[in-house]
Amino acid sequence: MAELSQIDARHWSSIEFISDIHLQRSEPANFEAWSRYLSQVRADALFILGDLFEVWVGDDLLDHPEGDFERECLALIHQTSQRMPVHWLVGNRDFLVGERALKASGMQALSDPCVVHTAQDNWLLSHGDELCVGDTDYQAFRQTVRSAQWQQSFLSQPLLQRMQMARDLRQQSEARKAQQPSWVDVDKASAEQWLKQHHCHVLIHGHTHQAAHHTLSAGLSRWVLSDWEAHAKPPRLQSLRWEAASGFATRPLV
Ligand SMILES: [Mn+2]
Repeated sequence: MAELSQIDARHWSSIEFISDIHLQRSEPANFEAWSRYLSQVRADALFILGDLFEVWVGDDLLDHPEGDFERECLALIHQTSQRMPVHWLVGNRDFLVGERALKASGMQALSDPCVVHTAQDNWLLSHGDELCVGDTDYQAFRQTVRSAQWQQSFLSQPLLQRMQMARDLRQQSEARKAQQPSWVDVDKASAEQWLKQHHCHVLIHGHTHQAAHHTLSAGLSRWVLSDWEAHAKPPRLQSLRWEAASGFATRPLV
């Protein structure tokens, strides 16, 4: 998406952020926790910052018997979107979510990055993968799969073949990660440059799964959202909540 999304949040008093739920049929505990969260959450808006789904191989999955899990997920978001706007930007796993899935879910698509204007400050939201510039292999891969040409060619393959390709890609990525000595974090200088360029003080992102609040230079900072893992000990199930009166705080959901 070329145009920068800008959200007017000047009259909102509470906002919820989640990312990296990695919803998949084979992880029912994550789904249950997320479903409970959606039914209970109260805020002026919900932002989902990518990798909501473990993988998305194309909206035509919604016509297929195999797509019953995804249909249920989108229907739950749609219910939530009746109470509050649900904004979303794509992650590296679910960047192929298209117009049909958006319509079925009631989510409003955002550019990555996008700007939120509150009464006090401006925030920059992103999935975060584009800022992991040190992972040059991934950045090359990202450039390929985000091109219209690759996406057209991928989406023209039969659905079941795409599902197999997604599993293969996932395995390759796991194997590559196992070989790497350490994971690649968001590049500090790039994050600061993005913030300055968009006149924002706070960056909020997911992707790295390293939930934290980092202070950057010149009064800038970034919040990193947690991934969701119901089976971790202790379980990682949390949102980031902003209240006009008290600011940002992580909110454990168990
Ligand atoms: Mn990601």
